[in-house]
Amino acid sequence: MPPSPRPANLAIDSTRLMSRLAALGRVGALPGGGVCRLALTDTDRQGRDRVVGWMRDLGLAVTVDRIGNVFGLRPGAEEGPPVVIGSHIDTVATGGLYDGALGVLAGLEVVNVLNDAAIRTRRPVAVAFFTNEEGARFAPDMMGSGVLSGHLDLAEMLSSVGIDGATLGDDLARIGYAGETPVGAIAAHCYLELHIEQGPVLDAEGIAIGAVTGVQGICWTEYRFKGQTNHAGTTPMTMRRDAGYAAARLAVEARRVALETGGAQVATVGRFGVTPGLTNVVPGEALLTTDLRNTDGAVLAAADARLQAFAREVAAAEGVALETRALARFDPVAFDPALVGLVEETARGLGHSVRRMPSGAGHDAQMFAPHCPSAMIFVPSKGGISHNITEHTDPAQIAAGAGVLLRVALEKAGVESDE
Ligand code: HGY
Ligand code: MN
Ligand code: MN
Repeated sequence: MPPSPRPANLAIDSTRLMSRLAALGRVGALPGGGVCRLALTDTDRQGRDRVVGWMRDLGLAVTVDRIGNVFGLRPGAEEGPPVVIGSHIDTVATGGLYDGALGVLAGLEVVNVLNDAAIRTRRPVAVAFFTNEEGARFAPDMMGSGVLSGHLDLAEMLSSVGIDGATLGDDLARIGYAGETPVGAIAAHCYLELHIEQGPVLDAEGIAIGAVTGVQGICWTEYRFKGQTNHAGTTPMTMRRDAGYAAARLAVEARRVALETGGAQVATVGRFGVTPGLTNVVPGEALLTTDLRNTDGAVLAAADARLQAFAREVAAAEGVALETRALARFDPVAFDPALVGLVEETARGLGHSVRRMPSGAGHDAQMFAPHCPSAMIFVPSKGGISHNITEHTDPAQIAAGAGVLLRVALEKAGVESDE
């Protein structure tokens, strides 16, 4: 076999990458643009099948583990743990074309380039997508990678019930991705993830590449208030046990705690509903969720504790019962400094502007970071918009990120002809 061309001569095929992104974007496409591929729905299955088809076309050995994580493995000259390039293909209900999909399809593009150039890497390379990264239908997020990393319990996740009443394990079997491979069977030599920033920094500063230093902590809590449905007209204000009022107070307090805490603290009440939800009925029940994040784990925990104490006070004052449930608890993580440095140098070596930055969004990389050297490459999100059907990143920016991923992956996997 002729000697492998030196990696410097390699380049990703941007047209091919963009066409795969467009093809996957047609799975679960929404009428007004964007995509909805909620985890373990039929559109998620179709997306999975599409990507597995590409994995097979590229000659990858495909395995599915017991939580439905999918790995496509390309052998290296040596046995051993692969360089894993991963992300997710499930989306939120108002998803964009790039959140998750970019990282998986850029990984396939890296394999495509290696195949076309007949390059044998020293280490194996694997491209992977993980189950339910978004946590939109079944909490928590980063579920598949969380089980893989031992942070979440497999049986507990398989029995988790979604916001629509479905049981995760049943849906995993229904879509044909209840794999046989034990979770964790493939241990990563290192983990790389290309992802859109989903925030405003790179776009505002006109910077092409983010060398991500780590991911902030995440704390999701569900609050259920139970009062008494009653007549909106006849019930004196002093006799009400209004679950909706208690929930509304808590929602306002979440914003206040975030602003008062300051720094990196953010708070979102993403789910808010009252029952029976009728104009002339005092709500007997109310459910809301809080999503708190902070780069500082202790400050994050304190903010959540403050909100839970407030919820108890408001419930007591209004005479309603309160049930809380922890939906997600993930600590902040730091990525491998050497790998972050490699991302930064590689971007600079390719002539791209680059800056170090933390990630405001959670990612599968957050689950790998405690177990193997992990790093992320960010590309800009137009206007910082994401989890929104108008999410956009320019093809040239995508190509720049994929080019950095190619070189970093090659550096970590090595080339057979390397001495
Ligand atoms: O919640 C997150 O940050 C990610 O989108 N799962
Ligand atoms: Mn994502
Ligand atoms: Mn997301």
